[in-house]
Amino acid sequence: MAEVRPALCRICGSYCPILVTVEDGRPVKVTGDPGAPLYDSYTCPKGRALPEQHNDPSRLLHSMKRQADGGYEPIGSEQAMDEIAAKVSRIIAEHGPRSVALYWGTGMCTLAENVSVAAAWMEAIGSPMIFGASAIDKPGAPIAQAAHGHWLGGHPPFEAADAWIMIGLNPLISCSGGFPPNNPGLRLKEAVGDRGMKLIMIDPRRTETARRAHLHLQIRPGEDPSILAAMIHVVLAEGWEDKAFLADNVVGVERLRAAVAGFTPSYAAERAGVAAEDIVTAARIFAQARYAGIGVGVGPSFSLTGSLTDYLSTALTTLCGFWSREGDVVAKPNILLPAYEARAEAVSPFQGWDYGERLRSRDLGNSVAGMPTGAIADEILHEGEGRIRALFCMAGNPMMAWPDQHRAAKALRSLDLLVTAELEMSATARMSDYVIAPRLSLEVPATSALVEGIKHIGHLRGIEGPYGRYSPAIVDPPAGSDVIADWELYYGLARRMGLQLTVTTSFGKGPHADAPPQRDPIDMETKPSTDDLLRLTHRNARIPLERVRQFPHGHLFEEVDERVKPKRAGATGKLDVGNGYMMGLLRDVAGSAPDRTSAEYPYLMLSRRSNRLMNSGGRNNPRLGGKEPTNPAYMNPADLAELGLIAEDRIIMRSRFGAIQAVVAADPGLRPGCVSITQGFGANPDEAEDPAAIGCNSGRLLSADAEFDDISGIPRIGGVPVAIERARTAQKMETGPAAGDQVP
Ligand SMILES: Nc1nc2c(c(=O)[nH]1)N[C@H]1C(S)=C(S)[C@@H](COP(=O)(O)OP(=O)(O)OC[C@H]3O[C@@H](n4cnc5c(=O)[nH]c(N)nc54)[C@H](O)[C@@H]3O)O[C@H]1N2
Ligand SMILES: Nc1nc2c(c(=O)[nH]1)N[C@H]1C(S)=C(S)[C@@H](COP(=O)(O)OP(=O)(O)OC[C@H]3O[C@@H](n4cnc5c(=O)[nH]c(N)nc54)[C@H](O)[C@@H]3O)O[C@H]1N2
Ligand code: SF4
Ligand SMILES: [Mo]
Repeated sequence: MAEVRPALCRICGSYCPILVTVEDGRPVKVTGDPGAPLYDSYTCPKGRALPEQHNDPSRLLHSMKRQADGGYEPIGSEQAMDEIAAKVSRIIAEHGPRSVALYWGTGMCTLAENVSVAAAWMEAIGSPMIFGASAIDKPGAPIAQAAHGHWLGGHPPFEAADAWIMIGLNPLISCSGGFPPNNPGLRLKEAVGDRGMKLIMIDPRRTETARRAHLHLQIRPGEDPSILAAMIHVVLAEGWEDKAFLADNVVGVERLRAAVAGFTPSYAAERAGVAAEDIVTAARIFAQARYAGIGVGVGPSFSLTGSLTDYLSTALTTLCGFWSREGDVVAKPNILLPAYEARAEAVSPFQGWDYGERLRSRDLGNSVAGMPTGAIADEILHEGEGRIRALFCMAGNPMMAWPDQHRAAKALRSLDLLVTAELEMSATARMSDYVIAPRLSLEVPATSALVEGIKHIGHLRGIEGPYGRYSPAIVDPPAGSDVIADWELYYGLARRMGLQLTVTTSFGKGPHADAPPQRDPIDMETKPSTDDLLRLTHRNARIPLERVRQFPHGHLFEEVDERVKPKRAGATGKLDVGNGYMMGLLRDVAGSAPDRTSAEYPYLMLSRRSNRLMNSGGRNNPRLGGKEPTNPAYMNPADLAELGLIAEDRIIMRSRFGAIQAVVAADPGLRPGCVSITQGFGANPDEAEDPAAIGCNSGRLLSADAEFDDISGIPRIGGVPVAIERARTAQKMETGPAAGDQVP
């Protein structure tokens, strides 16, 4: 019998409300939920393919153990935990807790508590080696915020904006970052079409989002800081800054003015390859708006200007005073997170880096962006005391995601123990000692707290409105399966190792630094259910979880009608728009050549997101990867013509660090000289290749340590100089690491 149940899609961080048709206990169909607030029934192809993800014949229904011959056999989850607990205990006893590391990836969107419990286990064993995908994503966002300070009033509502800048961000496909995540297409249509909001796009590609832009600066990759510095130059030269706001709340304006002095519109235009008038127009539209916002995506981050681009964007926002003021509505109050007091007050810059654990192989350490995931492979390979010997990989796919796939493979192969929780025999699972089969999102409960928390990081928006949502598990795992929620592995290990786990239950107050986080123990005697765990992690919620649970489609808790409170008497916090480190980075820009290509490597490789996949996830889903098995290398038709190529031709794309075979496709919207390709495709280095059938791995063209951000360690992922030549049919090719790229 079919029944329709409301749920939350958690393939990505948008958390769209959905209706799932359940037949004989199995999900069979997903549609948007018209009964839910804020999302207007939005879903994307990935969400609509949740039934296929859950019912996929290649889904792991049992955990797997690698055998002596390299093959895999099913193993009971309890037995696997017994064996893993024994092995990891031995590794800790012999080599110390630092030899155990955790890596979590984007699949954590399924249930944020999975990471909380895994991190609690890491804390209990005494290892600081927690690495996340966020440190190879937009690590510059929290770093810039630490350098600039935090405005306790928060962002004004998106509805109030009459201009918006998006920098290397394509929310119509990614639903990500500095734009409302709830139905971005409709939000943009309302804003641009109905309200006349002026959209300014900064992207080398005329993306789906850029097609709606009032002004598109189709820049040379990596030149975002030049554009922003020139916009700041114009704003200060014209006197468009909000002088009253600056006088009360901001320091560093004169340092900033001096630093941008050389960045005239014509200088920046020359560097970025755009028209100087367009930079002036962008500055005018932004500064003269009643309220305007900026969203920064992965584009600049991958071009290694993430921190500076985020910082200058924030400085521009602050110069124009585009923050909520006393008496304004709090656009994003906490509901499932603990209450916080929005005040028209600055938190001064805080220490964002140079603290905590340091790596042994490079001068990198912990920071507000987390441990430097870009360097984790080195930390596994680098011999000596403290070397990572056991890696727990949760909801991530290092073989598809870590820069320099050859080095990643070498690192994973050299581990004593690799445990991966993964729903299919992914590229990383195929290298693991144990593969733990997880419950999928429709089989575990969750809340919308994650989407609430994002707002506290710089320009990231999160959800607006007093919205709260709980979704129960709506189906049981398939009959006869042995799958566990991801957190249960760490709970199970802790029990076996006699460890008490403690989780933070006041997460999500933002960088307020008022009170230390509240922490509570998990019951280690009687195993909690995931719902018990949610009760614990939400115990300080602004609206009690029990009340949120009464609304199966989610709810806007209009009683939470908060206004921004006045600045406290004696408050001394100031935002800093002239941070010395950031001004130094800007000086480096002025001293660098804008064009990174050469006769040998005349093109720049960029990354783009596929509408059907979540990074590498979904490639086996017949409705998703099944319809889009490959990742073409998109080029401008003029470049293709010059190379004598037509769509679907095979090419060899070569960087200083490696080579891959790809098929080409035309994208007339791409800036000439660029090649744009989706990540997460291809095979492992020792497996068969076929670019037309399984795509290719762009990570092979990256180096983890040739160029990297000196705080977060993120390496260059975009704007990578490459050479392109036609491949002869079935050409044999050397794709090993380049000679110069030896691991230390
Ligand atoms: N060359 C190149 N490299 C990149 C990027 C790029 O654009 N180009 N992008 C970077 C970015 S922005 C990121 S965020 C990282 C992503 O890095 P990762 O997060 O490591 O990679 P994903 O491919 O997103 O892997 C997520 C995995 O989680 C699995 N999964 C999904 N749900 C669950 C679940 O509930 N439980 C468990 N156990 N597993 C689950 C999926 O099957 C998938 O294999 O890659 C980075 N690396
Ligand atoms: N459908 C779908 N959605 C996803 C994902 C997915 O794989 N598929 N992945 C999720 C993840 S992990 C993330 S991090 C987000 C990412 O979401 P976004 O940040 O929106 O990332 P992209 O869609 O790759 O858009 C980045 C843009 O930056 C441009 N760009 C490249 N280099 C530069 C540069 O130097 N400067 C500027 N200004 N632009 C540049 C590229 O052309 C591209 O259009 O998406 C998330 N959502
Ligand atoms: S945007 Fe797509 S994948 Fe992300 S939550 Fe919504 S339906 Fe799911
Ligand atoms: Mo990401």
